[in-house]
Amino acid sequence: MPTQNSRDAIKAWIKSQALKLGFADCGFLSVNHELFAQQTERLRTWLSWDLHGSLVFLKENHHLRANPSLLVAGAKTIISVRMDYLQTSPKLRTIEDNSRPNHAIIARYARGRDYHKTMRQKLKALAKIIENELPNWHGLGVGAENAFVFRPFSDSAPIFERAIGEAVGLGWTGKHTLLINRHGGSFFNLGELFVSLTLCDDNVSIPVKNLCGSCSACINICPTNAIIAPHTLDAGACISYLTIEHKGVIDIKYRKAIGNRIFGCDDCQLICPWNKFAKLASVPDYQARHGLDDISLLDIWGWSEDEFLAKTEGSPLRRTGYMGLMRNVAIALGNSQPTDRQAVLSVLQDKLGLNHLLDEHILWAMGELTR
Ligand code: B12
Ligand code: SF4
Ligand code: SF4
Repeated sequence: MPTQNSRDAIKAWIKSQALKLGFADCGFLSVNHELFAQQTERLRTWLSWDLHGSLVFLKENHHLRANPSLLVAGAKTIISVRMDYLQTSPKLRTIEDNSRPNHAIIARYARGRDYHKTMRQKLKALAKIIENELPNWHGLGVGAENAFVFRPFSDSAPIFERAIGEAVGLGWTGKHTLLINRHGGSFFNLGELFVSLTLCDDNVSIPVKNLCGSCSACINICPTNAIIAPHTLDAGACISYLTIEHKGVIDIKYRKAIGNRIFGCDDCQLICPWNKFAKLASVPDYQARHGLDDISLLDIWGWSEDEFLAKTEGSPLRRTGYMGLMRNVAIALGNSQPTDRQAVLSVLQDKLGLNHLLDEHILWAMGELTR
């Protein structure tokens, strides 16, 4: 309940409720902020450099990106939130994942429940809590008397989530292009709740100092050299793109560098000094399912399509489909260091002939293991 008749008190109250729901932080931005037009221009420039691989959705709906009020009729304010997802603290400034070449490395955000669901469910809960409080805000000049409109998003619409998070003070954009919070590192997801309350003036944002300084650890560690300049990602070369978003054959030039990463990649974050401040998740949703934080490549390779469907229900891993995941595991097996090579060659051979795309990667892996 707000203690003062002011927008600041309402925002502070909303933030306290967001923290209770498990969000690590929250901030507020007008839907009419000038950053949307600026970011749309930057996006167009980046697209003109042809660094987006097959992410064609980034070319669409620029009118919505530039005018987020068109996404939700009546929305006035974007409540931007971040949620920590780590289950264990990784060893500082080290890519421990590389020391287990026979293990499957799945990006840390993706080992449990799909964050899109968690974030949107929690944001909806926040909207309901706000809605219950509206009668107490009548007459405060925020529009609480009008019909309440809201809509939650998390990686689910053409929205500049990182830029919004930065503008509301949740962090700065690191050279790897992800948002970093000085007290919480970068291992978090972003989400937004659009609401019809007027809580901010149009062009107000909270400046956050960029603390990357002269560091370039993320640029140097990236296995595929995908960070081609500070704040500029060649998305088509990023292992996250190659193993999750890319549907076809993975170019041979990336296969060695992919190592044992079968779904996403955390290297540029693992090496970042600011992740010594990364916090563990406060909600159970990100807890690893089916041992996905400690599973061998051969175990996953042994999954049938039915097992894949059963074990990835409600998980981000569904996104690749069975053949996509097996394609990635085949590459990783080609990069593995098995004690019994013959056994691995034999199980690789077992899946030959199932699918044209998979065959190409199995044959590559068999070639690598027999070199
Ligand atoms: C497309 C996408 C990808 C693509 C491209 C990533 C990218 N950096 O563009 C791929 C598939 C590669 C990807 C990978 C990952 N992603 Co992603 N992805 C997105 C998505 C859907 C859109 C991002 C986008 O618009 N990219 C296009 C580029 C052009 O936009 P941009 O980074 O904002 O680029 C701007 C900057 O370059 C800026 N700029 C240019 N010069 C300068 C200079 C300065 C000083 C600054 C500050 C900015 C700046 O202008 C550009 C144009 O706007 C967002 C969700 C969303 N709706 O926002 C999630 C999102 C960014 N991804 C996320 C995550 C977690 C990841 C991974 C860590 C997953 C993983 N572990 O595998 C990796 C990290 C890879 C990396 N280094 O970025 C989180 C990031 C959370 C955070 N802490 O920031 C998001 C926000 C999803 C979410 N809701 O949680 N992702
Ligand atoms: S996620 Fe991996 S491949 Fe992508 S930019 Fe970061 S280190 Fe490079
Ligand atoms: S590794 Fe260094 S340059 Fe990269 S985001 Fe972290 S602090 Fe910035």
